[in-house]
Amino acid sequence: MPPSSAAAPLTIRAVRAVGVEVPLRFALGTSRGTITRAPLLLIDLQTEEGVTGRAYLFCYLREAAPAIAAILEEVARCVKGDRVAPLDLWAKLSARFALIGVQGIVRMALAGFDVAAWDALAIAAGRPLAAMLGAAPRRIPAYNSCGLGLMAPEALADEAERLLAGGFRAVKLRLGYPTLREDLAAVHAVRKRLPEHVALMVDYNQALDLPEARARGRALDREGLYWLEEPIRHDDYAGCAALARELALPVQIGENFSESAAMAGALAAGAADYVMPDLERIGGVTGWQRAASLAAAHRVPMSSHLFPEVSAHLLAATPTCHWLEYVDWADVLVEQPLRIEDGFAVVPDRPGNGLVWNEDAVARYRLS
Ligand code: SMN
Ligand code: MG
Repeated sequence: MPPSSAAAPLTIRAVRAVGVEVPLRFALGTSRGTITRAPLLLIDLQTEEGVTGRAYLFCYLREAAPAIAAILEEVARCVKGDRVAPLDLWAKLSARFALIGVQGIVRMALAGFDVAAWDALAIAAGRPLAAMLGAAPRRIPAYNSCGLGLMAPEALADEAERLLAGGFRAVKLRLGYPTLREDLAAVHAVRKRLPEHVALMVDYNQALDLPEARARGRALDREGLYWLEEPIRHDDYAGCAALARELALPVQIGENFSESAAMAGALAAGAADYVMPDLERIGGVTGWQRAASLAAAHRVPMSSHLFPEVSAHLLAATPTCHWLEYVDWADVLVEQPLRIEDGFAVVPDRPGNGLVWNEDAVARYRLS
């Protein structure tokens, strides 16, 4: 579609959601359970003008996919015939869902819809999403977040080596073994096998209480790690702030921020050295933009959580852009997977966010 159509409004016709489940090349063993397959919900926002905007959500549980799809049906009923104007739509839908609450899977559905709406706008304008947000498409430093789940130290070290393919200069290790000794054994095994210039992040997925996080944090302080992610409950901002003050190792939180208001609270409390909002919890592109402004005002480095295809565009337009979390989960489902070059994610310069489904793959992985 030529750029001259940029000013032409788009009108919402329908929203389609298809659940799929893709196997992970690298299982993800977190302290909160192991993920071997990713249930995803593929969203198409169809407009009267023939432009389709796309997004996907990670449902965590297979059973959540039909539930989120049902919320999206209500979203579609509510906005059918409306102009594709994501900020206005977010306001309208927030009001529509105020009684149940814009949280949990409702918030995920709204975020997915918002991402698809921005995609439609960018496609209609003939511009990459990053450019729509005011940034030139560019390369974003990426860490490989596939695998490195809780397992035996030697197996971890082998996997860490494999994860460097693509030129990655950083990888993330999951921690939260029953004892500090086991955490340290995992760190040592991986560290020993990685070249010195490769950064190592660690993620507890909220496994510890505050006293235990203090004890393990102090020990990890000596290990040359890059960040300590979600050591305790994600919403214990006072506890996170204490750790951020006491430890040399930077504290990273954010994948559980629910809309930018939660991030504002965390930043006001000094709960993090770094933040990493998640596209489907922060509120899609619209919510991300608000979060990016907060991070800029607080001068806090901001990374992404999952959804690397869309997050790459968003990080290009994030003033305190830090690291893109790379996972390859959606690669089998899309026509053109996100490219990694020399450890950097390449923001594609085609119109929109770049997501186009490979229909054969969708049929193969479709949930019944
Ligand atoms: C994570 C948790 C759950 C699913 C995927 C990834 C993890 C991360 O906390 O930060 O990558
Ligand atoms: Mg995490």
